[in-house]
Amino acid sequence: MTVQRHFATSEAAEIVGLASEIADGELAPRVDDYEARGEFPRELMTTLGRAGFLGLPYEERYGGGGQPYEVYVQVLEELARRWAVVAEAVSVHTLSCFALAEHGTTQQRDKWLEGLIGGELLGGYCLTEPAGGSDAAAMTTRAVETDGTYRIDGTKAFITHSVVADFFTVFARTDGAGAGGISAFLVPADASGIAPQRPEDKMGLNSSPTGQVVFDDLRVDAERLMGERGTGFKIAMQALDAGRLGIAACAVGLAQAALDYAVDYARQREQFSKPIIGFQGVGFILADMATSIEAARSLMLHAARLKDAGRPFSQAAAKAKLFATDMAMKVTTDAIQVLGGYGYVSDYPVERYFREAKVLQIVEGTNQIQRLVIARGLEQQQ
Ligand code: COS
Repeated sequence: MTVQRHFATSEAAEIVGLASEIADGELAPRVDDYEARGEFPRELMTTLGRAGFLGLPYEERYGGGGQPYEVYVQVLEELARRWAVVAEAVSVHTLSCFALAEHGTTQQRDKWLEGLIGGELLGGYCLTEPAGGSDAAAMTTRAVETDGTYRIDGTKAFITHSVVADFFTVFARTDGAGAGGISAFLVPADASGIAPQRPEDKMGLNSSPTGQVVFDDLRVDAERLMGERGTGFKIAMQALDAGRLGIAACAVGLAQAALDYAVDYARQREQFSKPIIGFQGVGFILADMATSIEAARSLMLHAARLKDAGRPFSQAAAKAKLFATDMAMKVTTDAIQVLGGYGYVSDYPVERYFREAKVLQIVEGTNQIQRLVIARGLEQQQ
């Protein structure tokens, strides 16, 4: 089904159109096979990178796309309609580039940024730990400096791209307890002292490897410190503000795929001698699905536009992530209901959408954390 979009420029329309074409031509034919085998489509990431989609919101002079978030999130949406793993991969990669792109010195950016956003490399974001997810400031991974070299030791958990990443943005404790003692580092994934563990067996996103990454006597030159020492937590939070828009986009795209499939099915499936879409009980479910997707898309675009305008957008991003991912859970559940028994079997894609929607309520801050961010904002409102 065609999504009605309004673009400010013809360039924006072309970029989202190209993403849609690649999604139809390259992603859709492969998704079932790769998901069944649990294999990450690394070559597709290179295709997307060469087409400019691995650095879309970053500066053109470093090989980025120079596009506003308003465009970037709609690209992610189009990818997620075909394959959530690929959209999430682009989103996580973009998140992983944030510390260097936004907080690196000119020297650091000149040295590494083009490699990161130019299309060949893939990133991972190492914040979460086995004992610390929501309470990110309680991390225990340590980075100890001696003579201009940091030695990093600790374990990160649930790291997307754990075994396929080319670089990691790693958050580690350089100083005392709490948020102020954390710093950010850009680390090549092939450095000795980094050991990704066997990826987790997950409920969904099966072609995306997620797992622990162990740092054991990892030596990192001080020039790989991103931003000032002790500002890592703020960098992580800023990155996540933007990253949450990416997750909202994945959710909107996934829900749109579920709606499209359910509508097609309900138009064709006949019971009592007519297509089931003609029964109000089914038609109203589809109407609510369509309405809630539009509402989530509007929230997402509003938050993206605030960011593009340089306005505060943490609260808006949290609202968009919260609403869009809860919406995707409901919409994909309802899509199964529309398909009835067929919705519950893996010959049809909607049970996969349902499994994929679930994790979006958890990643990049559980939806309880989004509510906490929103509630704190209300508490502090002038
Ligand atoms: N942007 C910039 N700075 C931010 C920020 C943001 N979005 N959010 C918080 N900060 C700053 C605060 O201003 C504060 O700075 P000062 O010490 O100078 O006042 C500092 O960071 C600590 O903030 P706060 O006290 O709010 O930290 P908390 O430990 O209470 O944690 C939450 C805040 C819960 C919001 C944070 O830990 C969080 O987002 N947790 C979820 C983590 C997550 O999303 N994990 C997913 C991993 S990636 S899949």
